[in-house]
Amino acid sequence: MNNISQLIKEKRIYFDGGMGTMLQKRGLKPGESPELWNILHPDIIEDIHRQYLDAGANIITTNSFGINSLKYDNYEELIKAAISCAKKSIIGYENSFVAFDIGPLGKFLEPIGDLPFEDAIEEFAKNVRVADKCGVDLIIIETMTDSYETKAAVLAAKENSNLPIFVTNVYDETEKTLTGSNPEAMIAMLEGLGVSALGINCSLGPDKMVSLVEKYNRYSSLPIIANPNAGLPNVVNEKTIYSMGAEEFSDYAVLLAKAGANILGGCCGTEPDYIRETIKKTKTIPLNKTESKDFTVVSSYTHAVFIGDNPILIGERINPTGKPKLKQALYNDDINYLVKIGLEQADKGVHILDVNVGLPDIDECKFMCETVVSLQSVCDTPLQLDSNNPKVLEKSMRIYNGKALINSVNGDDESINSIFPLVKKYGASVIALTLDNNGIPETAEGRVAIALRIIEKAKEYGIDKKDIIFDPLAMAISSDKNSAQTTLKAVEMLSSMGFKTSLGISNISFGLPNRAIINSTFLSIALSKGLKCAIVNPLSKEMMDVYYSYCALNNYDDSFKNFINYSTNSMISNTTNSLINYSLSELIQKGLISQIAVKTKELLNVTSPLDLINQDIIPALALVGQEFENGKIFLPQLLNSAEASSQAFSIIKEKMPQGITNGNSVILATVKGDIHDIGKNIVKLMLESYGFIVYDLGKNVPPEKVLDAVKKYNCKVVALSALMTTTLDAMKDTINLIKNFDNSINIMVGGAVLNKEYADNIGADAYASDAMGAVRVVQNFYQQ
Ligand code: THG
Repeated sequence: MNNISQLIKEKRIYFDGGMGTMLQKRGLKPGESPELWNILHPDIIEDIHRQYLDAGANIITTNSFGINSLKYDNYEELIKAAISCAKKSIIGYENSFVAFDIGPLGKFLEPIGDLPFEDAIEEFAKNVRVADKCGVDLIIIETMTDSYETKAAVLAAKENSNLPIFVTNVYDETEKTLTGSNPEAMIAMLEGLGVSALGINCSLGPDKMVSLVEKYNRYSSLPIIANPNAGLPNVVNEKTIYSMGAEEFSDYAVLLAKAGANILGGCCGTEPDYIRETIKKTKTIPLNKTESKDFTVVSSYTHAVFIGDNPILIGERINPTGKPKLKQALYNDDINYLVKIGLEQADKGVHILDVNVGLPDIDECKFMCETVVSLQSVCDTPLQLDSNNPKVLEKSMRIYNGKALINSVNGDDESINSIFPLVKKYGASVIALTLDNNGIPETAEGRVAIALRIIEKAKEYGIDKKDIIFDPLAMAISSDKNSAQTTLKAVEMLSSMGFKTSLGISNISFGLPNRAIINSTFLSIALSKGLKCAIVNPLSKEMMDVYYSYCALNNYDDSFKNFINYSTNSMISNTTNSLINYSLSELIQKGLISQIAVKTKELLNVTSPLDLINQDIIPALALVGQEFENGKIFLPQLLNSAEASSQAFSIIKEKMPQGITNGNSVILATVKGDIHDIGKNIVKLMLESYGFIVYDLGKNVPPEKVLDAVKKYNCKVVALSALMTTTLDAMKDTINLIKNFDNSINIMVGGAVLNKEYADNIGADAYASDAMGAVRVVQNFYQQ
């Protein structure tokens, strides 16, 4: 049977190479849209596909990377043409498949951009529906730099077809995606969503991809794909050439295969020879045995939390039970209050945050979703979505950026039948309470029996036991003197059977005085029985003292790093109930945008505008910039901080009639042919937050228009961006035009496929690899 899902388990499979590169060879002009050739020159597209098939490729990728309804009204026609070319080309080739190619939309999703998550899903869904009707063998979602957009694309593919889904992401040299995901986080989310294969493509050459493949192989249970570029782009004789030839490329492909990539191919710059050589050198290398990895894992958009080694803490405080102020905040629609409680617990070092917003008479679904989105926009601690209502869980699992922990399912059939399908569809780990319609068994054995039944049911739903964490229910000792003993025994039994367990520790002390000491002692005993997750109040000093000392004593704390950090730092709390009043500088650093206006106005009553800028905003931005450059924070946080400072600026501006810009201006444009303007938009925000006047010409901007703007604004600095190889030449043309007009104008370039050498080669004055770098470059230009 011609089934790709089966074949990837049996033999090494090869993707084709760089379509853009081939099209340029065949005459695609700078700035021209490659997708239009599906209609204008289908013969050439087919011919290129055949060249890769002749080289031995198994999977032919449709020429549809940049097609979406945002860019093309006739997207449907273009997709059909792309698929038709690919389907015609594979006729007569054995073991060959058509992969429908989905690339990024070229826009950031909310909250960092303006595209709503559901709109992104619908955008991808439109493409998938057309492709599914045409009949393809699989979907390849590729060159994804943002985990949220990746999730949107996968959901669209799942909901509109039954096709196997392959996903490849782009990482930089620090092994993070643009929005800060590490491989572990991406793998956790994608495996949860049920893709068939995953891996890496584009920006890095094959040499830089080896360690990424090794990492994928350590954490992933799926076949791994490696589709690297042919090294880095260079300009030779006015043409863009990639630094690696087929010979060198394929030598590295051998290393990729040995590191565990069972599916190999190429991206930008890889012509049929590259694939031919790769196949020749790797086809006899034994297939990496893709084995099921037994990790219990949840993730945020940046990182994964592994459950099973070191015990972990889950912050209990976003929960209105017993908290009048939090209840009031919910009734007042004050999400900020909840976000603050989240940040405060994250600062104390919890690994996961429980989020429960259940109250009578409120729209729980709306609050849950708003809280999840707001929290995720300022905090990268993974979330435990906590609700009794399956609808609330479904909605929030859908919009969650990562693989969530669900609180909870139980042994009752109604619970199982409503929660497990969600766990399966959205990919989550789930806390399973050992109770059923008869209530909570009085004995530990009774609770274990329910646990075993839940495992059996999970199997029926295709959910692996590694994704289930049992909670044998800590109940107040004040109402049942044996309750702690029973629960502890159940923890011990479940642990000895290899299951992971969790407890809501603070329940144990309801109704007693001096609760903190009861709670922390209970935590200590439970941990010694094998407890892996503890839902706790991290503002309780007693609790944290026990946690850190327990980890130190049990060799869970390498060189006592955490214990020493905890003990010598302000992390030790004195209050169990504080709620920090953040300074303006802290609000900017934490990116708490919604609180900026009130704070700025309040401060303007007592501080001069200039002092606010110089003493609060600029130092906060400098700190954030440094942390970004040191890899401590990632793009979403950087953008939040920039947005926060912009808002502070705009309020201060009203008090300063002369304006607060530094008087220096920059023209920004994404070059002709390219609609991927995310990078440019980020740079714009950053430049503005540093006080520059920015003239943003938008995307797909012809060289002449950039020149017109230079003349009009008499501007001495131009910044150009491009994402795709096919638009690099348009960048070069733009630079030539401007430099011919006035050689003293400073031009900075940036974008995923660029590097310093390439920038030098095309006559740019500077290259910036990220938004902070861009600010530094422009500052330098103006200091010359
Ligand atoms: N298992 C699972 N989930 C759970 C629990 C569990 N979620 C809820 C709860 N139990 C764990 N969380 C809490 C949160 C708060 C308190 C106890 C457990 C608590 N609150 C104080 C009160 O009610 O008086 C108020 C504290 C304050 O004001 O700060 O004690 O067992 N899976």
